[in-house]
Amino acid sequence: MLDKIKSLREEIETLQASNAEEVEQLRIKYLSKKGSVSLLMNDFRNVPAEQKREVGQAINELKTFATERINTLREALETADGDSAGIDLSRTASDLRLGTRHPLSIVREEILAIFSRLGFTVAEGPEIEDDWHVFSSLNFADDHPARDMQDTFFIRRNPDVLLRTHTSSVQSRTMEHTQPPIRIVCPGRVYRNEAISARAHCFFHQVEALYVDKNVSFADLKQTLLYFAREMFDSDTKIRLRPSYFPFTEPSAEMDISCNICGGKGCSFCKHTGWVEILGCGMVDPNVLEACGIDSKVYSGFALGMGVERITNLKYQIKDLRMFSENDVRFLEEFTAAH
Ligand code: 2NM
Repeated sequence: MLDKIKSLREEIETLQASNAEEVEQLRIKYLSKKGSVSLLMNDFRNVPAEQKREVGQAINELKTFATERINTLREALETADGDSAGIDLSRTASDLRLGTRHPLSIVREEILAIFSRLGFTVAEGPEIEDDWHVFSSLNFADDHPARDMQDTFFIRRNPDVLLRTHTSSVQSRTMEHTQPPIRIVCPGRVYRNEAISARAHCFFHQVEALYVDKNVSFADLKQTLLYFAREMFDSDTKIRLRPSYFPFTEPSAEMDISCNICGGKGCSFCKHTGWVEILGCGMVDPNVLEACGIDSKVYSGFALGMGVERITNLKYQIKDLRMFSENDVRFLEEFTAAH
């Protein structure tokens, strides 16, 4: 009797089925009322009394084993079918983790959106440039310090292959192949040979704008600046212009806005002046227009440039510039994908 149970167990162990119908046949063969496991019960009557305990236990174990084996076969087939049985549809879905936008991207897009409402379109150009587009066409003197190895990265020590130090090179390229009216914004990464610290990096991001047409005046520039400041920061932001110098503009100015952190009352961010500098600007020097093939007697233009990091610092009060390029997720996750 025990031998019979043992051989049945070995038989059941090797059972295979390739569809639900075969599983059902196996269930009938072994576990139905007339199945071979059940039939063992009939023989059980003839087992001598002193063996009944051992044999009874063995039959019960066989029954459990056969039931489990057949259930396992059924479940294996159901999973392979892609059937939803066996999958808990009420389970909470696993977390879908959405990425976040980099703060510099959020702010760049916001700047571009403001200028696009004024009719400016985006223009882009190469980061590896030549001397003409970065310096000479933009009225930089031959001995201008920006051309120095200390300030500019040159590639293969070739003075005519360099990393752009401003996106103005995109504007000189545009002026060379397009006659006015020109109304463009140029976002992009620029490079300067500086020691890395909390306040300086060897690259940063700029957005520059250029408008060239007949009768473009300083008043047009000023109104554009005021609109930009009030769209980018609070709608009651004040601006002020201070005279400055850039090779490519004459006259040139730097623009301050009323400090959006203390509201102009004075705080450590604005060094208690109530004002913070946010961009440089000016009327495009006629030499630049002429160098790029635009008649400076017919056309005039304004240009402005800003650092995206600086605007981002103002909006989000980020203390260390290095945060922008370390890609620490704890920092990046603070910026939701709202934009
Ligand atoms: C600035 C400040 C002032 C500027 C000038 C030009 C160009 F190409 F039209 F001459 N683009 N950008 C400019 C003028 C940039 O950044 C602080």
